[in-house]
Amino acid sequence: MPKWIRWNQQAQWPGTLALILLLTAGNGCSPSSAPTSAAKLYEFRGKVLDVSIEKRTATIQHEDIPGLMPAMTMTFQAGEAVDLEGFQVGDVVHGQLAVRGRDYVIVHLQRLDGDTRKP
Ligand SMILES: [Cu+2]
Repeated sequence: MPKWIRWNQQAQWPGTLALILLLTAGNGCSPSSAPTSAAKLYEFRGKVLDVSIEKRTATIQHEDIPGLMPAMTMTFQAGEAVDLEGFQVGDVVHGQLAVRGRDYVIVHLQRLDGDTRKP
């Protein structure tokens, strides 16, 4: 490798490092930064395993959520727009999840087997 290229790379390195530090500094992972960032929406499909009207939570065995997490069973908080009384164990559902930091909130939920169960 010619000597001038090596010199050039070495001279650029400190500048590159400073740029990386600058870009990551304003994007911290601290919980305090979470509420100010916008929520991201993800679609999901799953099966209701438990519903708590009191706590406003639903435990859902969900399928793979691309870009967010693999298939698993977990308990979600339900947003104000979701009426949990309309759901029961065993319901197959489609929903929308708002993700803000480490907060997962169901903002939309509907049964996919709506015609097979009488209200
Ligand atoms: Cu999950």
